Amino acid sequence: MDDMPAGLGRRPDLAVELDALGIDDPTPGRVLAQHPGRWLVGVPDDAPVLVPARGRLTATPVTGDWVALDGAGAIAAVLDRRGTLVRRAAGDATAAQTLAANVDLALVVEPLPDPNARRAERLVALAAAGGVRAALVLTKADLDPDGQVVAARLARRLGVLEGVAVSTVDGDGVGALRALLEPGATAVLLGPSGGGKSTLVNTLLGAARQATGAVRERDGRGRHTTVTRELIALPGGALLVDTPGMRAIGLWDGAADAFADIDALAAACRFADCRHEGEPGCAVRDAVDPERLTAWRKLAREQAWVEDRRAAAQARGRLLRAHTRRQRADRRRKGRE
Ligand SMILES: Nc1nc2c(ncn2[C@@H]2O[C@H](COP(=O)(O)OP(=O)(O)O)[C@@H](O)[C@H]2O)c(=O)[nH]1
Ligand SMILES: [Mg+2]
Ligand SMILES: [Zn+2]
Repeated sequence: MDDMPAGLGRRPDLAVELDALGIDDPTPGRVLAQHPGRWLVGVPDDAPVLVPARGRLTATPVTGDWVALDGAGAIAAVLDRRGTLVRRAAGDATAAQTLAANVDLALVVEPLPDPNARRAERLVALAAAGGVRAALVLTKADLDPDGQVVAARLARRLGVLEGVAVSTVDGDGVGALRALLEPGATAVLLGPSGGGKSTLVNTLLGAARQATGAVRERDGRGRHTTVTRELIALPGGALLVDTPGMRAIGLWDGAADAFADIDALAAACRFADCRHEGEPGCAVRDAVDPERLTAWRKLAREQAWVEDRRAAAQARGRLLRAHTRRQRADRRRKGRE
């Protein structure tokens, strides 16, 4: 058996692991996405299959898991996880959610011109806790002429080796980002909603696969547009998982748990990042109590609002400091004349 099934990522000792399971004629597979009670599993040399799980598994399969399918085509085993991204609900150490398994690289995304260093710090810590290497990706580099310098400085502060500034508008830094995505490696995008993660996926794919959030003109606020985690195969041979916004991790955690039913249903929407606002093939809009859906939207908006206020305050501070610097320089120049 091939140790690296085409398009599914690296797993050097897959054949040995499968043999050790004691399952009759197992087929290896990789969980591409989670649906309610079903998993979309990529298998070698065939189209992905939507399958149930059977028996007592060591873990509930999540995106990125390597699994063994039995003769009937059900998940019969979940292989050891190497590198996981797990988030904990704020104030509740027992409630943890595994976002993705067998992750090689966490791409911690923050948008320029005002990357939130503290939020990035928490995401780097989350990656480290799961044994996952992190790299910093500052998006929207076209909005900050010093983007590369800011990225290098922040990467140093975070203790990560790589810091790149990327613009999908003019293509700057996209090559540097691609270079981080080794063939067979699995990477996960982590960062705030509106940070440009889905746009990055589309750029790396060269196709509009992920719906991206147009920022509303009036208030410039980002919107939650990515609601599922799916393993996406990139042309270079790496795999990438897009995630919905993780703003204050604890805050969003609480929301995610409270609306787990919507999350689960959303996995069956036609578009990976359906907003359930009338998109075709939506599995949520008709299945969920409209009031509950409204509550979900309201909470997402509230979180966006909190985050935006913080970002706006930071931007004002920067403008003010720049203005003061300019005034000082002006005075010095005039003094010399
Ligand atoms: N100026 C600029 N805007 C970008 C860039 N990348 C994404 N955006 C915009 O940022 C908004 C949010 O993007 P999206 O990919 O949906 O963010 P996500 O929530 O992190 O997936 C969209 O309006 C994008 O057009 C970029 O490189 N430069
Ligand atoms: Mg998105
Ligand atoms: Zn939907």
